[in-house]
Amino acid sequence: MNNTPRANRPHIGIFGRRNAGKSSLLNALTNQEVALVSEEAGTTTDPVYKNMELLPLGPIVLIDTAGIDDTGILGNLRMQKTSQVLDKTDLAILVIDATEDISDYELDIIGEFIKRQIPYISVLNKIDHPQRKSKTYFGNYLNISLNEVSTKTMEGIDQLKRLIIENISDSFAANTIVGDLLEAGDTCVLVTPIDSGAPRGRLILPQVQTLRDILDNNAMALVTKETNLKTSIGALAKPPKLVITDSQAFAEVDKILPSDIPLTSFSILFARNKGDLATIVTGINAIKTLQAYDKVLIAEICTHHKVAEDIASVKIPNILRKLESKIDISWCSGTAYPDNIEDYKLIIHCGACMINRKQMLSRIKKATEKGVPITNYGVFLAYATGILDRAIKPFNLQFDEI
Ligand SMILES: Nc1nc2c(ncn2[C@@H]2O[C@H](COP(=O)(O)OP(=O)(O)OP(=O)(O)O)[C@@H](O)[C@H]2O)c(=O)[nH]1
Ligand SMILES: [Mg+2]
Repeated sequence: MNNTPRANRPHIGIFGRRNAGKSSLLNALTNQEVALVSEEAGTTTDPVYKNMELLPLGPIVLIDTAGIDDTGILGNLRMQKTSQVLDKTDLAILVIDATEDISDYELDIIGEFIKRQIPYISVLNKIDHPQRKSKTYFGNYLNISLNEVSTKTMEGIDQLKRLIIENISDSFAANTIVGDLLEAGDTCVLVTPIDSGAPRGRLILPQVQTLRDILDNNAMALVTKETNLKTSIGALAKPPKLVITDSQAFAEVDKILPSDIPLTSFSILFARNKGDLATIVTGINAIKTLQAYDKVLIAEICTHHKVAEDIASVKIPNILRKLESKIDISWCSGTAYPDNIEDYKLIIHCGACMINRKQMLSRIKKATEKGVPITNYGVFLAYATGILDRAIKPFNLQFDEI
């Protein structure tokens, strides 16, 4: 597995009016003819995704969007598609056409970036054009700083790349898996059962990513099966700072490990990395108030995922029905929620491995804004098996036991 999955790459969205040069900018940044460019306004109708390496930052994904001209069309399809891209955008690039008159579109989309807390870079494109307007003409009206580029002559493109790197690294560097819990020289133990479900000849991605994060933070990793855990701990000169186990082995590890050694699971770790752990832990409290005919939504991003389907269609419903046999369970898949999400008493979300953190945060926000508690599979199963309390302690979180 040498390619960084898209979900782990910073998402950089390119926005702007029709014909501003968004697709040309994507091509200029990637040095490839990826997106279709034409003088006809409205060329790009669906978002175009392009993975690239932006050195020294590393792998990113660029997203070219359909241009929007009118400001009052928030409900229409183009805007919906753009809104879906905004949901996952870690850094936005706003492309302004230097040959056009200023419009309210730019003010509207900047307002949207601010509302969604998306950092953005504004680009004034087509500066090679004889009919270009001045930087101050746009800058004064929009009250923002503008970076002049020409995708035709490539002027300003290298500076723009540097600016992207500077702006993305701040927000993305904070997104550590385990590094904030470790100091240089600490030991972190990873417990990885090798059962029939484990892939042949390799570790799974969350384990590899955690190992890399431990090394990035100058800490040490000890990887063991649960059967060797006791011996491994005994061989260490001092107790590990943290033990992370596969959820399947949690109960066993919990018994072996003295209670003063912090223990968590990969699924809790990634629930935190992929979203807002405090909110989804709080969400689990809704379980205790569920009554007959209450609606619960099981939200799954993947449309075809066998293992997750078992969890979503069998395991979780069985647990819910044991708690309240007349619970009204529905499922949704993909990235759209049902229209009536305010009718649900709880959303149980998948681990979000196929979407990026920003998009999961957008989904959590959409639920909480409607007053709907939201949790995820990992937290739900940890709660159901009685391990949640210990698994969230390393993050100084608690949930209300009733
Ligand atoms: N002179 C000049 N023309 C440019 C520049 N960048 C783009 N163009 C031209 O502007 C037109 C629109 O470019 P696109 O990249 O297709 O614009 P877009 O924003 O993707 O447009 P839509 O997909 O229709 O929203 C094309 O004719 C490009 O050749 C530039 O830097 N200078
Ligand atoms: Mg385009």
